[in-house]
Amino acid sequence: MSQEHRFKSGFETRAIHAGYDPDPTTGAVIPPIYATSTYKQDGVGGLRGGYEYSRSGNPTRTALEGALAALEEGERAFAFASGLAAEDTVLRSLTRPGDHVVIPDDAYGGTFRLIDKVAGPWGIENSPAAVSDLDSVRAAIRPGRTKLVWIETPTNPLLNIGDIEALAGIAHDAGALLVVDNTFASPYLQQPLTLGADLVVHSTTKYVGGHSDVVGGAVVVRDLAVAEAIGFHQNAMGAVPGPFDCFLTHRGLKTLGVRMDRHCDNAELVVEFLVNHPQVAEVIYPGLAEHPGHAVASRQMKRYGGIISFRVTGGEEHALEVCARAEVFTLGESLGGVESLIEHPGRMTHASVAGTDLEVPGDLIRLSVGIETAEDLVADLERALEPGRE
Ligand code: P1T
Repeated sequence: MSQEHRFKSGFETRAIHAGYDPDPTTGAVIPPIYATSTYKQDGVGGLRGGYEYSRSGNPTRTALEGALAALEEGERAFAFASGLAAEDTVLRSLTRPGDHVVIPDDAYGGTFRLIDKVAGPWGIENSPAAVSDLDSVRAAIRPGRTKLVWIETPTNPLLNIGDIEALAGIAHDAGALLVVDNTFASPYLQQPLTLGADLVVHSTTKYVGGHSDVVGGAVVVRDLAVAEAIGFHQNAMGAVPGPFDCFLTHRGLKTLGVRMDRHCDNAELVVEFLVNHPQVAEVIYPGLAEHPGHAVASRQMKRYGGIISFRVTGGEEHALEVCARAEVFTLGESLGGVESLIEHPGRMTHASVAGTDLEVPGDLIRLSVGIETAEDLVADLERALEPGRE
């Protein structure tokens, strides 16, 4: 099957085959880990397959990038050493001192820290806006200065939903590009580039890698001029992943579809349990009909994902106790792996936004629902919420 044909196949076929053909010399079905920093040249400038030096390109990375481009239906994909390295490269490629960026008012804490505390002092201003409120995004734009409208959908950790198609229109009318952090949905549930977004960023540490064994990031673009800018900066800045990291991420990516369906199945069962629990004040999940973004999520997502946030009735102390008591749900940062994780965003992943407009509620708990047996997950939460009822 040609690569061109593979790009037109179904999602799972692309996840498994796009980006790599069995090695012509050995027939190796899986891309080898090319543990090499440099490549022999056939005479000065005589590069084999374009490979010169592994910061600029490495075949294990090329295979991963090809698969990511095919799954997001983008023109090109670029792999990075972390999600934040990918984001930094986007910022430095597409903004200059004096420019302005609109960001979610409930972004991942590390994204806010990067844009506000790192890019800010270099002259990039930002305005937080609610991604679910088109008027608020429109109002945050500074005509002529806003270069990027940056969203997450669903957002981390409050699971707000932005209407990608409408936000792309708003960004483009202002002469800006729309960047979508697609980490929570993954390309299996949502392909922002097909809805008008210009760039997709990922923390591939999460669902794409899927096994909590590697940190990585990616940028996928649909326009060749943007691809040229990102590609130049990827090489010039050098925040690239090594070949072993690329191998692990690519290995995880192949099973993204089956994993995501199980994450969603389990999350739906956990949501059903939580909404009926007397010690749960609010369950936030875009699959719930009462979620304010439900209609938009139903339009642009295949399913609603594996992340659930909820608020407990007993305030912050109660939330901390539940986090500490869970056992099958491991207390830890990150998300998107096969194992279930529980965390307290206010004190953990979003501690860097404490005291800002982006601060998250103290009684909030975030779950990354894994692919274990669903009944065990529900029983664990039952114990953690009401320890006397074991
Ligand atoms: O951790 P890193 O691979 O650098 O990715 C940063 C990042 C970017 N975007 C989103 C939506 C994210 O959730 C993250 C990382 N988030 C966590 C570690 C977390 O537990 O929320």
